[in-house]
Amino acid sequence: MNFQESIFVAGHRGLAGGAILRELQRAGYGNVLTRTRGEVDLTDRVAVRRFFEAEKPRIVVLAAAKVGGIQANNDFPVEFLLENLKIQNNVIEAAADFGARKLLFLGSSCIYPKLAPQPIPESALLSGPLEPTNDAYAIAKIAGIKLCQSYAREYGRDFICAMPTNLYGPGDNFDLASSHVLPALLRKVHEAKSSGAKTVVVWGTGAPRREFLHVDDLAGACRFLIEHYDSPEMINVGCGEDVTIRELAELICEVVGFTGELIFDMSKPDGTPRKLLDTSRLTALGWRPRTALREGIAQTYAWYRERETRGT
Ligand code: GFB
Repeated sequence: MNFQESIFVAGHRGLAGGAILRELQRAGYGNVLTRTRGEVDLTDRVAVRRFFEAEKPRIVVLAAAKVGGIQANNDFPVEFLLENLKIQNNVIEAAADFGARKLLFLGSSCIYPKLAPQPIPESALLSGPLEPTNDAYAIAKIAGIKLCQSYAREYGRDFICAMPTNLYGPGDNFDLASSHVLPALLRKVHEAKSSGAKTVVVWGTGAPRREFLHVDDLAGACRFLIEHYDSPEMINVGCGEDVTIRELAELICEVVGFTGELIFDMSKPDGTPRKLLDTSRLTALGWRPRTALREGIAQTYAWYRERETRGT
């Protein structure tokens, strides 16, 4: 690996992109490029092409996306579809046109059918209907995968795609209307403990199963793939274990030290019943995650409290 090659991390202020930036810097990459939205709006094709023409990054990590939890996805399908299509079309096309030698596109486990076999192999893509609460986002991500694979097939480009499972960790979004379940429950349980409340509301039945990967593990996997993977076959990134939402909520209560009651609000959607990725393609290459769920939640909680103290 040439550590002086330029790498553009698109989306470095997000959960995944921020962790990938830290990972690359820790590993000694000396020429990592980033741009804020104010500097280069990735939904703006002209701005993106101007940036690529000037900088000609050799490697591109496409971690920029409009993301959100089940409610945000359900309420704003137009924004999730349009914004993601624009970002990925602009960045992938510019990477191809201005000489990037490699591109890593980050998808999502929600690209797979609602009732896919568990654990979900990469081959389950497009084998059945999607989960309706996030089908717009999933369609955008599937289009991104197909664009990368098409560049590989038609033009021989080394554009690879990784499919992460549900992510969490420092830098996550804790806004209750738009966040994913883990940061939402961490915040709700913390606030209940702080205010002396006796109950915490959990959306849905508590029965759906989800797999949670610490974002630093995702970042490690991304670096591993940039350095060792060049197949157009997409590759799942997960930790290999899932829990029910009830179990997750109970674990969060333990970590936070909240002894009150969980109330399940059945008026909220459950979404996909189960989403556990088959990661055998990645583990066969020798990569393993490091962070156990309890430890990762405790570390994320410490980060959240520190941020709260700082008032940022
Ligand atoms: O993490 P989450 O919002 O998204 O919700 P998905 C996972 C499960 O947790 C659902 C339940 O069954 C929710 O009903 N849940 C319980 C909660 N309490 C809460 C809460 O307070 N907040 C939230 N947000 N959920 C997303 C997709 O699906 O996963 C995205 O919408 C993306 O497109 C992402 O793929 C990884 O796992 O259901």
